[in-house]
Amino acid sequence: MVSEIRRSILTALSSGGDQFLSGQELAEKAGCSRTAIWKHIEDLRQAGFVIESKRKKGYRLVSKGDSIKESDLLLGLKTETLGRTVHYFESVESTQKIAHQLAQEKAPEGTLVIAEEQVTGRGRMARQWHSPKGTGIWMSLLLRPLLPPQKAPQFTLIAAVAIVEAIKEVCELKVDIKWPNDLLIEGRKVTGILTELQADSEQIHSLIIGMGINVNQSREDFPSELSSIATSLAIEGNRQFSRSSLIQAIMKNLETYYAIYMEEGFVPIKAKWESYAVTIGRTITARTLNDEITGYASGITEEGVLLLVDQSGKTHKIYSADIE
Ligand code: BT5
Repeated sequence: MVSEIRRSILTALSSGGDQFLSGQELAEKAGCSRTAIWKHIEDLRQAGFVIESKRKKGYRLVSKGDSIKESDLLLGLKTETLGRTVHYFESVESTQKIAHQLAQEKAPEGTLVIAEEQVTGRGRMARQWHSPKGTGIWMSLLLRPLLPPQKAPQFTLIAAVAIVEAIKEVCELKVDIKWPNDLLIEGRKVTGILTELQADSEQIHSLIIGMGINVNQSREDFPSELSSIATSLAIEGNRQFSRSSLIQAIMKNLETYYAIYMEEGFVPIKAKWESYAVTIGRTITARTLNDEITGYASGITEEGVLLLVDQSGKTHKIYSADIE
């Protein structure tokens, strides 16, 4: 856990804007000695914060950098539960794997596992998820909703809405949802969501929402097999974005929609989801594990299941598929 003192120092420096704050002022705000301030400032610099210091004037925060360490995520996080416990790693096989372990070790709801890099990041059905160092958001969020396991797929749709709106707020970019788990900009994939669970037949024990968001990659950063199908927020927005601001916005939106969902059910989320979805109202082909159905996508059900009407007028319920 980041020390309370360092968090207080950061809060004071952030709210100070361009103004320098003296060591004495910081010490009073953080509740420590003036000499301790110097040491904490050094630690914050090590953690990626750019803090300018001037003799007789004090300290001022120049840049938060693009750090996604625990301290950066917690500073400015406006949630009660989600993202309040952070497990940060430089490099992991997959944040999903760690979140599953933590879930079994009774980690609390809202625990967030995040890494700079995943060496074996995964998608659905054992596909790979390209997760290069330092440029994207590769994170897994642990929830413990008291619900039957059949409800789990709805969380992919809840997360999609939360992420679309966060990207709109932070990056001012318009993102489309492709059922069930892709977010696209101009037809290229910018985000993938992977919802997994630990459950018995009656009840979810833990739900792990994996989110992979391409943030600051340039076109050259994508391997050739992805170059025509993938994109990043930086490519689309022509500038770099702060990963921590995005993560904070996603956590806040997810917390809001999660609460709405638990109180009012899926209906209010469904309406939002449909307003961002490009899959609905089109003729598409759904490729399931053992079938391929072409039809008109008429909507999703209250459970988040896709409805496809084929040429004969028969409606098919699609629970999981790849869409073209
Ligand atoms: C997904 O699967 O889209 C879910 C991706 C979830 C990734 C997150 S990152 C944090 C957490 N930890 C993990 O290990 N995973 C989660 P799916 O719909 O199966 O799509 C996979 C396909 O997307 C691949 O077969 C590629 O074609 C493509 N792909 C792989 N990496 C990509 C990337 N970085 N950007 C865009 N497309 C990518």
